[in-house]
This record gives sequence, structure tokens and C-alpha cells, in this order.
Amino acid sequence: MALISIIEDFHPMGDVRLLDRAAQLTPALLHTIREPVGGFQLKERYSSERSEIVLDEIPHLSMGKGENLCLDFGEHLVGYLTLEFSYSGSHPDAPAYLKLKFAETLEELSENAQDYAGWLSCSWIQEEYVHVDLVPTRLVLPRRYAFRYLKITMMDTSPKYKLIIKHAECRTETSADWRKVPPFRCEDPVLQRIHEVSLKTLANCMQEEFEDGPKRDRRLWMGDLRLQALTNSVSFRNYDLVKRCLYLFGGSRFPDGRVSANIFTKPTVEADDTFLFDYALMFVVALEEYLQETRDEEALDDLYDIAMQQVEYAIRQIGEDGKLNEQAVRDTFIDWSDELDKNACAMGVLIYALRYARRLARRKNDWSQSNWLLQQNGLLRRSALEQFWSDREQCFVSSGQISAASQVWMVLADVCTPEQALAAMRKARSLRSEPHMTTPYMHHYYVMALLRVGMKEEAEEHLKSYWASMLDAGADTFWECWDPEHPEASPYGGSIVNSCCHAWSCTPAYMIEKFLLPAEDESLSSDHPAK
Ligand code: RAM
Repeated sequence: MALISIIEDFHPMGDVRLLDRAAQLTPALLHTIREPVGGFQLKERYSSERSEIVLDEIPHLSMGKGENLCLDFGEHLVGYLTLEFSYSGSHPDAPAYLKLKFAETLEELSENAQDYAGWLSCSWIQEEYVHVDLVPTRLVLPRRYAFRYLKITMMDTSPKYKLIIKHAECRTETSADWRKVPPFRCEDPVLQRIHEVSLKTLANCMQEEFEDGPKRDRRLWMGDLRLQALTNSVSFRNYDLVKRCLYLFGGSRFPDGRVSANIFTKPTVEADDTFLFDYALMFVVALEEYLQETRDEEALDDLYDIAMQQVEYAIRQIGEDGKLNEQAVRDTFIDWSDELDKNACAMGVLIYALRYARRLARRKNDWSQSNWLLQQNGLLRRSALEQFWSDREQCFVSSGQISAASQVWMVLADVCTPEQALAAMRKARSLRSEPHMTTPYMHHYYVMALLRVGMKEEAEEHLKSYWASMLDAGADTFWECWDPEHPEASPYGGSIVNSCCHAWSCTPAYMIEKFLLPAEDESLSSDHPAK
């Protein structure tokens, strides 16, 4: 499923006041300097076979045509690279011509970009060809990269000299302030590690906005923001950044008031011409959750009407038969899956969002709206049960298809009895056939649905096995897509453009702290200031 929307003559509506407020909330960026912790050479340019190099030797290694040197910075970084060059041999009589390839993972490092033929631009692949006219010199690359590994390939020098990489460093950038993170200690080493990597993932996506991924798309997406805000609430607690992002979504919208799926912030703030039915509804959810944390009256006053507009638009997409129209279902994301029938999911997200919309209405003392929402909630829940519940299957069936995603969203929407919800999640757990869940975004909601029906052990087991399988596969930040049975899978037609530090995969820290930590263990919870 290629997610490309092009609307000719698209002119988003801009609200200068909201955008000014968003601008005032732009965070300061924090920096550190990081140097490589190891190095190696790939035996062939695109092979994964490698020979290690002792770090101290790197400043003495002279590189001739065709040779490569890979630097390992030891952890996933987001920032700007500086390289210092010198040479051996005669005075350089020709520019040094280099290829620099930045990679988040080892797999990415040894992939050949020429093999990529997917539908996303190959310009996301982080590689550059650079001419260095004068050696010795210091080269500061202007572009920000997301990487752990850097491969430097000597495309050419000249027979008279060889190039030496004397020094390399990365000036990292983030708006996440680690000093704000409450200490977290858990007896289970796997959960502890998952928690750490979740926060690292979030931190590296926290820039002037909550980005979806610092490698790609490097921008604010609504579905991602909602999940980032949850993890932020148990860690960096940068509520101003959440507020800024909500104001950005509110400040630039579709001409008819709908919240866009994502926002460009540079050179000026502009809503993308992509609308996702479920993402627009997540604006309502994220606003209510932000207010739960902050009780920010200003944000409630400024964004309430916009939130209600999203719900009202969504409800208008329900026909007289009580079903969502085809366009709304086509506009629904849920997960990267072409096979998934999204009818039940889309309806589920709408009913789920109504719950949050009602809380907003109550906050605002808007009782007539609250009553109307309650009434809509009742109508839609009944309609969803009629449309999707199957007594025979004891689960939800969406256009003849039984998927985990349909069970999850119907359960999260609270459309059925606790017994039915339990049966639905048991069914979800037993499913082996397509459509599989493909992203941590979907897996997050799966774990939340297990928790909602009281399957806490199963929720923990799933969280551990899914996210730890990424760790086992070499993750030091969590990935955008991951199906352990199909590690190569990419929704874009090539894993080289996959993002391996992706916002929507950062929620285990939130789920662990909020729902999985054994409450009875006093020693653990008492030294936790967040409790
Ligand atoms: C991807 C983005 C983002 C997601 C959308 C639907 O391209 O990386 O994370 O929200 O798709």
C-alpha cells in the first residue's frame, strides 16, 4: 500500500495565533560530542563479512582507491559529522573522492543502494559522494544524520598519496533532557533493557518536534505523536513539546478543518495533503491525554473546537446503514498491511476517540456536546456489534476476515461485553495466518487490548517477546517495522529506507511503568519518583 496523496492546489488553512504559540514553545536543542568506539573493514564493498580494526590504528590507516573503513559509534546517534583528514605519500595532486554511507544497523551498512527500487524516494538513503580538494582538512557535513555506523569508501585518491581519517566525531542533537527522567529499576533484565531502548528511541526522535524517525520522514505524524506523548509522560516530561505539536496540528489543517496526517515545519509550517481518518481522531485522544497530565486551560480553550471538528467529521462518514463509507475506510492507516480489512478497525478507532472526546466535553463543561457524544457512542457501539461480532466465531469478523487488528480495535472501543472481549483477544492470540501485524504501532495497541481484557501475563509475554526479538536482531533503538518471521520486510519495497529508530515503537517504557510493573513489589515502586 503506497501512502501517497497529492491534492492539486492544496492550500491548508493557517491559524497564525496557534502557530505563533507553537513557535514560542520551540525547545532548545541539547548537544554532546560522540566519537567512534570501534572500526572494521568490509571484505567486499557490499558484503557483511568484515575484519575488525583496533581503534588506535585508525588514525594511522592510509586508504587507497577502493578501500573502505567502517566506524562504529557504539550507539544510535542523531547529529552532525566532522571528519579530519591527513595523508601519507607525496603532496596530494588530486582531490580525494569519497563515499560516505551512514547506517542505523549493520544490515543497512552492507546494502547496495542501487538495488533499491521501492516507492519511497531513494533520497532518504543516507549516503553522500564528497570531493575533498585540500588535505589536510576538517570537513563538517551540513546534513543531520541518524546512524550508528559510518562507512567511508575511497572512490579515488591518486597514485601519489593515500588518505588518512585522523579523527571523526558526531555532534549529537536532541531536545530530550535525560536529567528529567526518573530512575527506573526493574528486576527483569529483559524488561529493563527494553525500557532503556524505548527511551533512547524516543530521545532520538525528540527534536524541535516529535519526529517519526530521525532518518525518515523526520517530521511530525499524528499517530506517532500520540504514542510519543505517552512515553514522554513517564520519562522526559517535556509537555511543552507535546503542546507545541498539538498547536502545529491545530494551526495548519485541511481547508475544511480536518487535522492532517502530518505536518512540515520548515521552511514554514504547512500541513501535508495527506489525510488519515484514524490519525485525525488521534488528535482528540492526544489532546485529552495532554490535558490529563497538565490541566492546561489555555490548550483546552484553543484546541477544543478543533478536536470536536475531527469527531464530527468522522461521524458524518457513517451512512444511514450505520457503516463507515468506503472512503473513510480507505483513508484509515492502522498498520502497514495490504491484506488487512480495515472496516472494523476504522469503526473501532472512531468509537475509541469518542470516549476521549466526551472527557474533553466534560472538561469544557459542554454538556450538550457531551450528551450528543454519549448518544453517538451508544449508536455506534450497537452498530459495530451488529456489523462485526460473530457468535459462531466468537470474535469480530470484518468483511469476512478475522484479524488481530479488528479484535484489538473493537476491544479498545469497548463495544462488547467483557466475556466477548476476552474471547476476541483469545482469538487474536491464536491467529497464525495473514494478515500479520507488521509494525510496533499495531503491536502497541495489541498489548493495550490484552491489558484491557485483563490478560496481563499475555500482554507482558507479548511485549517481551516482540520488542526483545528486535534487540536480539541487533537493535539499539526500536524499529519502524518488524515482523520476526519476515525480518527483511519493508512497506516501502526495500528495507534500506526503513527507519530503525522510530517514534511509534517507543511505548514499551510507558506500558511497563504504567501497567506491567508488579505493584506489590514495594521496594521497586517506592524508590520510583514517578509513582
Ligand atoms: C510512515 C511514517 C510514520 C507513519 C506513517 C503512517 O511513513 O514514518 O511513522 O505515521 O507512515
